[in-house]
Amino acid sequence: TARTDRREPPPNLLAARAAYVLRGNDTGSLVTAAPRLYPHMWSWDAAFISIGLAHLDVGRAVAELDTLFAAQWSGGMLPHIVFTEDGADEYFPGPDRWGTHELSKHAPRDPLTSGICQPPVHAIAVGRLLEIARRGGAVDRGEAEGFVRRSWPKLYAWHRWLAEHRDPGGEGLLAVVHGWESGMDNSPRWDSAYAGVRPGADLPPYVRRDLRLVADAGMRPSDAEYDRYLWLVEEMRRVGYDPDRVVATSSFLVGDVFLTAIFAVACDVLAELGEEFGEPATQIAALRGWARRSRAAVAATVDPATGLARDRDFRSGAWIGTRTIAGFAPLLCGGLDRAAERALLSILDGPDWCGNPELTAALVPSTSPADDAFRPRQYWRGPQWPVMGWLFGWSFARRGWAERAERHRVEGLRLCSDGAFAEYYHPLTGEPLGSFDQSWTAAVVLDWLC
Ligand code: 9WN
Repeated sequence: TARTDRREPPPNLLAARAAYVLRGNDTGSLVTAAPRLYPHMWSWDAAFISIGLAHLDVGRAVAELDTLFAAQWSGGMLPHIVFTEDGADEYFPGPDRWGTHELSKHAPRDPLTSGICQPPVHAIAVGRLLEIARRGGAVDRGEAEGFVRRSWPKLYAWHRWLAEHRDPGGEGLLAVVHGWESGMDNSPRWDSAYAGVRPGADLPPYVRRDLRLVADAGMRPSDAEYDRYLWLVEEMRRVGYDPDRVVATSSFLVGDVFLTAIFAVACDVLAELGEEFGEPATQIAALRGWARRSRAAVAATVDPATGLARDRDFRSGAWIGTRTIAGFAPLLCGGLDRAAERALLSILDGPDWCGNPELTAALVPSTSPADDAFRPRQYWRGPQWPVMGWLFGWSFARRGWAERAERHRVEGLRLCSDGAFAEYYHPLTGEPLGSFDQSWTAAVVLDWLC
């Protein structure tokens, strides 16, 4: 079968290649998300990258997150992109188009950043980094522990910002104001909400740069999608990136169940670190409260008809039931009753998802092959993303499901055994797609192997 076709290099060779990719993408103070397509630091990429770096050099891993935290906005938001000077003309939209340094009183002037955020996986990364460092000697341990002490208040401020500014319904389902914030830009999850975004005639003209850098433009979002992406940026510019005005005025406002599940579990991880390191009890209690509220909000999105979790369009009030990876959000954070959780696990193992015999590797595809929206080569509309496999595997291990976690590790390595470290893979053929030498792919492979 397809699953046994692939010849696998010895693990130490794959690990060496992964290390080489991370070193190659390292500018000194940050590792770019990918060599050509993404010549800057991305927020959630940096978190996963720091986990990979921790296996090579704990000091360098810590420096990566320090670079990200140095770009934190004064209100607490961690921006989705930290721009490098070298890449400024290479990626669109760059710092000029965002203009955050001129328009927002919260944005830093140096470094320059975008004006939105990405899923809060950072506390998870810090926890993992600490675990890895503690396997080493006293120097690594000391370095990581010092880092936890100095980054904890920044992580707390970041979580507080999300809880205070991104919970428009007041029930813990956190909202995104742009598909880019979800990290799953063109997922069919967002199609109906984007249909309500009408780019104005005064949308300033622009030239895309991404299309030159992938083998097939059909893997990337369409021009019509990009017009909407840029229109949302325009709307945010007009309110000076003020977080509450953005939520009040954005024509895109969707409760993101996947981001919310990440937030819930990351709040718990941060609370645990806070307990160990003697952080203020009131802040730890706040984190526990946000975790509880968001966990319950995730559970409340489950569609009784399909058993899958759903996003919610706050503008139209509609639930979004497309069968995407986000449907499994409750597995990341827990909170379902036993029967509902069992049902969700059996959907995961079933023929519409990981149990589909056509898959090269049994990892969750971004969209179900059984859904009409499934496009196996197109970005978040079908391909498998190794980094998402890592996130599920990590969650399974945390939830005590060691066998499932191990299965995910093996399947993730099967997908990545070609050594391309692709951004995403064709789920039915295993073809590497998007950017190659993608840093977070190399990072999770290292964590799987070391
Ligand atoms: C927009 C860097 C990022 C990832 C996202 C992924 C993609 C950017 C783009 O690349 O998004 O933020 O230009 O397509 O969707 O998850 O963080 O790897």
